[in-house]
Amino acid sequence: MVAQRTFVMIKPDGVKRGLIGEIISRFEKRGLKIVSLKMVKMSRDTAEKLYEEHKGKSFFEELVNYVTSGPVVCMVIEGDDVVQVIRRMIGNTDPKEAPPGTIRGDYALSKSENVIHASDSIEKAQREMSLFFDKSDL
Ligand code: 3AN
Repeated sequence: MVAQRTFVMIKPDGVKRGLIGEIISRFEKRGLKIVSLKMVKMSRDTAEKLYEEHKGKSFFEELVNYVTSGPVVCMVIEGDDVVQVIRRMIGNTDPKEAPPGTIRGDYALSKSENVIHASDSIEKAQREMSLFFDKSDL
């Protein structure tokens, strides 16, 4: 299996609640490699690009306001089948449906403030990474 890379972001509620260490630790203990990492306060423009597939939906404005409300921690993570492995580790979009043991299942209840984002395909990972990282960071 060829090592993949994916984009992961700890959202403002995860940062405010002091979950950065806990979340990174889960990825490291799983055997995944943190390739690059940075804390940023996202601009509106970047937030709209990150969530462009949701433009026009009822929750879009709320979502953009929320992800720009405080710092986020962005990471590029590498490992075998990492896109799928991390999507399983973070759990369902609605944390009430996320099984215990997943990040959302253990730390969230709200669909809009659900602690973490991770790309859901290799193509999206490439695009999302490029919003936050230069080639030289990777
Ligand atoms: P995921 O983050 O699991 O990939 P997406 O891509 O469907 O889920 O949604 C992106 C983000 O939009 C979610 N993390 C969540 O914060 C927000 N979101 C999605 N659906 C809703 C909804 N029905 N109400 C409020 N926020 C939502």
